Amino acid sequence: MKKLLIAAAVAMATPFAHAEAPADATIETTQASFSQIDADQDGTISKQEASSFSSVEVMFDGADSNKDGALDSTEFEQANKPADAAAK
Ligand SMILES: [Ca+2]
Ligand SMILES: [Ca+2]
Repeated sequence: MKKLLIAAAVAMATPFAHAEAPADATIETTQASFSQIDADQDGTISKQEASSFSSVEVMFDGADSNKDGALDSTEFEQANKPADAAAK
């Protein structure tokens, strides 16, 4: 009986031990999403590519600091930095 209780306790505890397994996309989120958005992999995000990602489309004009109609990885990273870093 005692053994059975322990087995039950282990069986119940185990799922919780794994409940907080980290997502696999915690590191290099910016690079991963940049290459995701850059559908033709030419190293820049065109406005057309951005239009598939509403969050990117919204910030596109502000992020395109040299106004060439495309976001390179530098512009994209700048745009993804916390806004208060640039505001101060
Ligand atoms: Ca592209
Ligand atoms: Ca640009």
